[in-house]
Amino acid sequence: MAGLFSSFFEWISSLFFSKSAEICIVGLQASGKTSFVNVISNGQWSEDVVPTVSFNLRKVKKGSVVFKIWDVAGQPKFRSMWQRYCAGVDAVVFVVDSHDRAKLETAQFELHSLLQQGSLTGVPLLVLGNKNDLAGHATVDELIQILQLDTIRSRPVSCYSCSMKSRHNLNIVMQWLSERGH
Ligand SMILES: Nc1nc2c(ncn2[C@@H]2O[C@H](COP(=O)(O)OP(=O)(O)O)[C@@H](O)[C@H]2O)c(=O)[nH]1
Ligand SMILES: [Mg+2]
Repeated sequence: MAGLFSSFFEWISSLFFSKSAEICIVGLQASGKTSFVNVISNGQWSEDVVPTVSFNLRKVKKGSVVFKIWDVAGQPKFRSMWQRYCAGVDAVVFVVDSHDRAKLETAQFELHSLLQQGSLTGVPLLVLGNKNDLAGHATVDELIQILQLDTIRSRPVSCYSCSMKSRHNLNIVMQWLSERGH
């Protein structure tokens, strides 16, 4: 009964006291960026996701937070645009396909090139090692090492292993993002 009351209270509060957070999602193509936005906005995961051209802008309300989400394309020709969408946001989410180990070095290079941009100074970073439903995926410890996350200074950095397909760890990811709301 207490649980029911507190859920009702949270729902009522969310109607009156909503926060907002602007998030930019980047990462190499096919890492699962659009799948992430789809799963958190309508719960739908699909094997056939149309490759993103340029960017998509989505608004998603989760609990008491309204997220404005930039889902930016990851093909090489679009990577130079990442910094423009990431400037001034409340968090950058960098998605990697943790099962595709051959691409992790390129991901490391692109992540650090992005973070060097002065317009991103201090912006919190969340790294998602996606596709952990697939055997042989890189663990969080491996991602920290290969992506050189321990060398990143002057911003909060978190890294989670997750799966858009099985939704593993998405609650904790959404909790982290909700804390960026203001
Ligand atoms: N096995 C598995 N496949 C995934 C997962 N997330 C995304 N995919 C697949 O990876 C492919 C690329 O996903 P997409 O969201 O378009 O990647 P994007 O280019 O980064 O936006 C699609 O075929 C998805 O179904 C996951 O958690 N597990
Ligand atoms: Mg996409």
